[in-house]
Amino acid sequence: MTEACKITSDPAIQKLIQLAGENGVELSWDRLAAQQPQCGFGQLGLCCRICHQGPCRVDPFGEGAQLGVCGADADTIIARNFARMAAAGAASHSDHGRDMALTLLAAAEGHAPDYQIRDVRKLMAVAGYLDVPTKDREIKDITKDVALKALAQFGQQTGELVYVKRAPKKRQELWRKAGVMPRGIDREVVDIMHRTHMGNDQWYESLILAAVRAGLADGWGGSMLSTDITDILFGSPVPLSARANMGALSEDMVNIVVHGHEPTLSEMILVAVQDPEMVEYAKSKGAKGINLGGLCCTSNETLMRQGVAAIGNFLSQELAIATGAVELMVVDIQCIMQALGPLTQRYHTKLVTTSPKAHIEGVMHVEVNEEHALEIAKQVVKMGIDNFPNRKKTHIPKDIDHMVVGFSHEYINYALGGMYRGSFRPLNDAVASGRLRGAAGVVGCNNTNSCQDESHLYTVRELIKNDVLVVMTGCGALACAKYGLLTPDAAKYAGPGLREICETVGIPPVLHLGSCVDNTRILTVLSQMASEGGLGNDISDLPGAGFAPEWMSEKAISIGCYFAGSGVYTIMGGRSPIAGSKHVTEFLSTTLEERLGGKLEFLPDAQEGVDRAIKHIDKKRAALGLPEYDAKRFGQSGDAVMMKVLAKRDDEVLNVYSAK
Ligand code: BF8
Ligand code: SF4
Repeated sequence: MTEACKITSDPAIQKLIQLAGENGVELSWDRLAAQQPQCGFGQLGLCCRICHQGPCRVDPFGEGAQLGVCGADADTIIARNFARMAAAGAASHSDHGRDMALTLLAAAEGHAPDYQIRDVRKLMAVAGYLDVPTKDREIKDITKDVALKALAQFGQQTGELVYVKRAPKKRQELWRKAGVMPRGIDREVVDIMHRTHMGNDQWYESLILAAVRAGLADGWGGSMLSTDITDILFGSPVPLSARANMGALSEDMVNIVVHGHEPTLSEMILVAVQDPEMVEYAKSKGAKGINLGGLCCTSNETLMRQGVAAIGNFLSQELAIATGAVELMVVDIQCIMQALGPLTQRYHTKLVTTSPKAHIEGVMHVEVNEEHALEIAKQVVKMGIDNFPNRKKTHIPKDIDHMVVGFSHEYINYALGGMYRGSFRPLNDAVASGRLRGAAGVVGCNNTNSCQDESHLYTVRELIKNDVLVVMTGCGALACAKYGLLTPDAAKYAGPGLREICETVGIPPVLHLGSCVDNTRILTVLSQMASEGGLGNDISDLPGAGFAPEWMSEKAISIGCYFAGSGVYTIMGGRSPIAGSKHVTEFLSTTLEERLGGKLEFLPDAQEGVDRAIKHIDKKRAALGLPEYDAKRFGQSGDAVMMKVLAKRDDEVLNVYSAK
């Protein structure tokens, strides 16, 4: 076993890795070690398994074969692999969106009695985007039409996705000109599966453009619909405070952990655990009550709307079980390690799969069904309670932090501009004046190949120190939550201008915008900033950048494609999956920037990523004719001196977890 401190920054996970090692429990890091050496061809993206004449490998050093059996070269093989990752990512996000639309339809038609329309204002806004008439109509009829129109976006064959009109006009024109305007969501995914079949598209340029188009179908289609419909059903997030990390598990209550991405069942579980009958039942089994916690993006969903504690991100999932304190883990879709099955056999934890799309052999399956959602949720919760008497010795690390989450784009608008004059004008003005140097999105996963949370923390701390406002989603947001960066108090780590804004508005310098599908909230913020005026008229004019420092999933590639395709300089950390092709690497960077104003780069060094992003932000500021950023111009008001002293003290503490 590798030393814990080299594989995670999280002190709770360090302790639990140690404990697991003592108990001979195998974790993802052990399995990574067993995989060494990993295939060099695969690492560079140079392995093709598209047809059964292969696998074919192309030698990057020019000594072995330079072509696959069919004649495919390195560029084609790499671009095909990349496009297939983007397609799988777009499919996963979007299929999640489709399921949300189906739940909305079931609710409208009376087949999902436990679900209500919690945000009518959002329903009306979405009806507006989808051209659904609202005047003198009943909510249920509007809801049904919204659901049907949303579902039609998946199967649309020709034309343009409806939501592309939410992008700046100039951007839409660029998409049309570059041939990346998304048509139907499913169509773009199928298009890639077809064009990457043996003997089809064999030009890296058109393959990469298809990947960008599928990404855009995800970002401005499937994921954006998912965010909107989830808000309609469960409420648009507004800021609330919550707890983060393993310390939020309870020593004396039944611990139930929800994990995955879809909030459909977990929202019902939340209702079930608050049911007085359930609480009484838990007490009858010797527990003080029921404690709900979340992992990964199901956590982000329940966290930002209901304040359910986030006990960890992707690489924390196995260790939650190793605490011995989890009675029940309920998983839905995506990012669920198969290892959880055998792992729960070694502890008292019961594992339950709930999605028809995510079974694990040997694991109990209780399928979610909208018709009886709450009843099923209660059944599941009861299983957890019944398991409480089986609990043995627990090892819950005391590590816990606090956060303020739930900054929907609607709330940002309101916080900055007020309920009746909500606008992005104050944000644009702050950038224009130089109080804010720019803004950045930092999103994405943990990856066993890199130290858990380290690159997220480094990137975010450096950005806010440089007066760059950071918005976050997914496991990245949960990473920063564990180290207190999602609190207004974290303003002490920010540069003077950003700190001043945080103090005035009462927001953290790092804003939690939700789960991975909610990256679309970032697209909406960017689009509104571009339309507000004063910072150009397209997303690519804005002084900003995007990061996925510890990405691992195919969804992250789709996200990278839609951010770059939307005009954002996007930096992905870790190893490059396109490193084996100079042409593909250059195309995603230089050529894409020429055509679409955004670019995608893979940079293993977090420091280099931040340096390049800041240079890019300054270049954009200069192009807009804005004053050169000067850290000394702002932040002299109020308690600036005291904040400096505090920041220095806390810097010393936080440096323990920092990459550099
Ligand atoms: O969708 S950040 S590890 S949990 S893929 Fe998965 Fe990555 Fe986490 Fe959320 Ni997003
Ligand atoms: Fe080999 Fe070509 Fe088949 Fe790929 S598609 S496995 S390169 S023969």
